[in-house]
Amino acid sequence: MKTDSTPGQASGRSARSDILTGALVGLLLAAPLLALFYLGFALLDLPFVPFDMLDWAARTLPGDVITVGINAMVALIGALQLGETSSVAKTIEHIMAVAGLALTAALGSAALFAVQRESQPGYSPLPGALLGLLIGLPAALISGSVNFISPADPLTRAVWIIGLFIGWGVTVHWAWARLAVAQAPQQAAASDVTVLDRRAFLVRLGGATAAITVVGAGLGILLNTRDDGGPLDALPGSDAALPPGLPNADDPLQPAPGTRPEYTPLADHYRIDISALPPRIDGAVYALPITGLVDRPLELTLDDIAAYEPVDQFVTLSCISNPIGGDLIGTTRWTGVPMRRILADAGPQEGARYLRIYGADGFDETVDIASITADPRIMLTYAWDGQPLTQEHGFPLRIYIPNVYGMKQPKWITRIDVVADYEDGYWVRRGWDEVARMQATSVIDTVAVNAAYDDGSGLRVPIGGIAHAGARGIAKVEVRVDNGEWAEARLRRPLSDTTWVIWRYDWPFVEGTHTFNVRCVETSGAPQIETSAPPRPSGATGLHRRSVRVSAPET
Ligand SMILES: Nc1nc2c(c(=O)[nH]1)N[C@H]1C(S)=C(S)[C@@H](COP(=O)(O)O)O[C@H]1N2
Ligand SMILES: [Mo]
Repeated sequence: MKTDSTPGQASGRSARSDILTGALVGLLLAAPLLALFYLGFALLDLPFVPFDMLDWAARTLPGDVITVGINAMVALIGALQLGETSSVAKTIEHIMAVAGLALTAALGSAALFAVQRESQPGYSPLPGALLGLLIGLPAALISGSVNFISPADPLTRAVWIIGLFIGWGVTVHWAWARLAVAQAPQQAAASDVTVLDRRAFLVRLGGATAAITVVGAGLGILLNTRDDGGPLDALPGSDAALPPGLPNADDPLQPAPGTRPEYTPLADHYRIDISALPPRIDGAVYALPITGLVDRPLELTLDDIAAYEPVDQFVTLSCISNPIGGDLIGTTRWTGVPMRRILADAGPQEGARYLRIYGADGFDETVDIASITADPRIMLTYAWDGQPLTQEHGFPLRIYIPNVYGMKQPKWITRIDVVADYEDGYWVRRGWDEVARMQATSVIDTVAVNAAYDDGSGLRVPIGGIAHAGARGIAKVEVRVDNGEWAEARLRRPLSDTTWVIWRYDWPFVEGTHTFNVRCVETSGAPQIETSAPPRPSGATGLHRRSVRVSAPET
């Protein structure tokens, strides 16, 4: 027997139960909707709408809201030791995007069920189509404004997105009508049957959606025709393997066991993008326009770029969001062409003072021409680790600017405009430091108790890590154990003037729980800032410390 009948209403069920059913139906039907979006994405390069929604939110929300989110995520990933921060963060982002669409579908469908309560059961395509349009139209507009990846033309994309949402909405309304009939007063007498019928319907609906979802997503995965960042042969460096001997191979100082690799394996290099998916650029048809205040506007193909004499530089790149001791930092070999070489060919005019650099994903930054002219290290980069840039790391071109955080250095460059006036770049507009000069930082990677050895005077435990101060160089690293004196660590010669330095200190072992601190001094004599500051807005500062319980190693 039902107890929640409200006489005088078409439906005998409570509003709450109707709305919950609506949410459930919307959710069930969101699964095949997502699968179809994925299928279109995998087969036809159509937009995967949930990612576009997330990208849009990321670009639209105020910078400090985003920062709170990013910080929370970075902290959580660190605390739960979920893995390499930037790739785990991307996965979390993707999950959030899909969950966001599912939630939207649940809310939309619940609203439809609520509105329909007052109407007679009966199917018409109109209410569902309206619901679909209500969600689909903004979704299509948003996707059109942030999705720079899909090569499909705007009309096809809009029709696809709005069409799928309308299909979803019409199905939601059909399910409502079907459920409402099962619920109609004339059948109320046989209420047990009715309830069963509703349930049976929902179960069947669930089964059908699951089937479509599995088939859709399965097909998408099987037939995925998307070519994820095929490397390009036109560029030099494509066959140059990792340098057989790194430039400091002869340095006698061996890193303490457990220190991060001095040369970051490419697959482990962190990655930070403003988009859920990295843009894909076809190198075969790519050409970089350099326009604006120049005597000879250029349109450089990758062959043109490859014709310039290549330059190699070992570089440590860090994200300004990297917390002290974090993994959003990496070192590899960059290959490219000094920007001033290329700029000279374009011939900047009187009054030209800045380059506005635009990325394929809507990212942009400004670089001043004075520093480009003064510093040959600023280069248009096309290879990392001897290979053409991967899609993730900015294929086909990114810029390198020493001494500043990654936020100042666009990837996937598609346009350079030579201008007279300064303009804030993407992250600067969102409240981050305009200069974004890398902070001097030092990190303890390891307290290698298991590598303890006896040097004749007693046991010593190798402690080690990195120190980095952009392009300013590290003169000294010091370690303090508990409240003892600061003791000087030994430094390994760095790969270059712009990479981190590996340090090592062999600590006279004392059993117990200890706190290890590290600090560094720049070549200029400037000490690292010891006061803790969060990454926003100017990069994290403060001492890295580790507390470790050490007991005598097994012998
Ligand atoms: N076009 C574009 N360039 C970009 C970004 C981006 O999102 N889009 N992110 C910047 C940031 S914040 C950093 S830290 C570096 C990261 O480079 P990586 O992902 O290759 O490590 O790229 C920078 N350049
Ligand atoms: Mo970054």
